[in-house]
Amino acid sequence: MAGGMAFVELVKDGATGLEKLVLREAHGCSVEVYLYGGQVIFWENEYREQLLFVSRKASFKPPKAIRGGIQICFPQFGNHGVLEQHGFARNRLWSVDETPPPFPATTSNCHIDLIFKQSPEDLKIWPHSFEFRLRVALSPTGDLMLTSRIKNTNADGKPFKFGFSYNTYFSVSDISEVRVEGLETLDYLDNLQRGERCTEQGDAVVFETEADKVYLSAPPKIVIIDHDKKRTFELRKEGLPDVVVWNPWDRKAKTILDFGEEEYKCMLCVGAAYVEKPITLRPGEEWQGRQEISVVPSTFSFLLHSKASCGFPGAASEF
Ligand code: TA6
Repeated sequence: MAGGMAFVELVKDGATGLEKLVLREAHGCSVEVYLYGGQVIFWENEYREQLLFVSRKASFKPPKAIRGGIQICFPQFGNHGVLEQHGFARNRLWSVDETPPPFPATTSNCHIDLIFKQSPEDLKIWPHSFEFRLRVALSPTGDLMLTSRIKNTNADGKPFKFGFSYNTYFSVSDISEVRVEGLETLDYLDNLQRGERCTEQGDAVVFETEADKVYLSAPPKIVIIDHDKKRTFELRKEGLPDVVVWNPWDRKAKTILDFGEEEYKCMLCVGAAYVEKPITLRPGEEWQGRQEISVVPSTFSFLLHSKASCGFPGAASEF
């Protein structure tokens, strides 16, 4: 379950009553992962700053997915067919994987392993057997790595197709001052235009209104620059071609029950995903998809990205 200097414990959260794994890295960075949804809810740096957004109005009562952190969307992203929006992995109970198959050497020996398998109820809505293994790891510098391994364990020889996303709710100081770089000139599916295929015109993605897009065949690394906090999130991905970008803005925010009306100002949902073409797995085959996020001081990334900065006193919504 854990290695090296890591400190890991399974506890019941006092506020929500849900079981969670708390992982603390030697330098003070920490992550909290709820067994409900296999969902990272807290990711804190060594200064005890919460880097992920969790809504003040989030529900921690099944079957509602928790509004914030990193949601695992499987076996589908979006809302089509019989399955519920974003699939069912995010509102099911996962368990600790006591016997994870060997893992390729990683930079981190500070990790936890979870496993999720279909229930008889799930088989009624999605008639496939699978093993979903999730490793959540913290590097010595506090980088957060999520690696998903999904295996088709159908005994009837049937393949299955699925979509996937790490819907990651970043905490930002002021959305109107945030830039996402690495998606410029890419095609995207605009969920506000019935999934119409468009092309990104800007030299960076900025936010002035509701955004609900899936960028296609995105590069392995993108950055989210939070000018005010002089903080840049670097998102690196493997095995996941697409990137989801979502901010409900003011009007949509008012329609979301588990989301505060003003909270759109201090969050941005971005995630490595597999949306455009579903993944097909034959029995015995396994797919792996990995998202790694780290925080670099904007000054460093500015040198990388040579853009002008401006500040704005903002409020991060801390749970
Ligand atoms: O990831 C973007 C998106 O698909 C948006 O369309 C929006 O609905 C968001 O997910 C939140 O979905 P949820 O089911 O969590 O309310």
